[in-house]
Amino acid sequence: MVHPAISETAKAIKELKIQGARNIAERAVAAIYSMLLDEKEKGTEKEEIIERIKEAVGVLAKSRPTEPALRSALAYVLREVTRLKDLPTGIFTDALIESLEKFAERMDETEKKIAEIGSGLIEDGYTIITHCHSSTLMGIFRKASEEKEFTVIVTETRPKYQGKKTAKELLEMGVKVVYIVDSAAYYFMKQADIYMTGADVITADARVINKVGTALIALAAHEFGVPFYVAASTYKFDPATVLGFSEPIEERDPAEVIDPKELKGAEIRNPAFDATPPNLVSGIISEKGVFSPYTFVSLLSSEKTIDPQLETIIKLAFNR
Ligand code: RUB
Repeated sequence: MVHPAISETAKAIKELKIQGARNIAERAVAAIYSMLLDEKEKGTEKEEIIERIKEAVGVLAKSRPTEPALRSALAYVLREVTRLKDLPTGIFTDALIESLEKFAERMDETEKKIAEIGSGLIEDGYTIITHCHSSTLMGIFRKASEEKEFTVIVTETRPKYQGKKTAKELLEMGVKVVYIVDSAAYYFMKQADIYMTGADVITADARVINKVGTALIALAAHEFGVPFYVAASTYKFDPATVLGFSEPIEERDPAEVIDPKELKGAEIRNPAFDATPPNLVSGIISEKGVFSPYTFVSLLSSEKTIDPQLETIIKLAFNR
């Protein structure tokens, strides 16, 4: 039977109770971590622990197949299992627990670094326009709000209204918020100094995949000469796309958009993400610095190669 921490987390990801690339990846690893603590307590043998981890990885990978940060995090777990598997049971479990703790620490350090770098782009008195909810970008706003006053125009982000979460968190920081419908982004763009979002994926062809609407607002920003900066750590680069894997765009339940009974006969489409081409992106704010999308990709393509564990996760996630 799948450990409750795994099944509950997978269910919460599937039902969108856990959202945002970073949260999803972190919570998935945290679920495997708490399962490991239980197995340690029970004194479970290494071979069985490895089987349980593989099973957990399969369940979590399927919970949101189109989330590359999740796939990368799960590939990390499998890589660590392979690296440590020859150790005796007790030492193996402790070493794996420690390496999952390190994963969480590294994620936090990365986000802190991005917050420091990104807050430098926000000047006192700025008006920023944003879309959806990104914990990475919220880190930047939190850091900037310690020293500067600025206004954020927040789109509501249909159909799941992640903009509400962004607006509430900004208000708690004491930041002035202007809350608008998504289609008012063009109308308000002339007031903005900068457009900022997070990202789910940066592909090998330097496109930024993020919440649907991001690209449309980027076009409006381009029209008004408003620079567009994307807050994304290097783990958002999807190494699988280097080898021609095309990142699928998730289509969610049409009922999120409208009750299909109200529009009998109509095809209702609900893509969750879109891809912004690199010419519309001024820079990607990563923990290594701010780079143009092309520089970001060339930097990472030379560093990262697709590892066999990531291929395993892609197969598991998409039942290939
Ligand atoms: C969230 C979204 C976020 C990215 C980045 O979409 O598009 O901008 O996931 O978030 P959803 P983070 O709510 O559908 O998951 O910076 O937190 O990784």
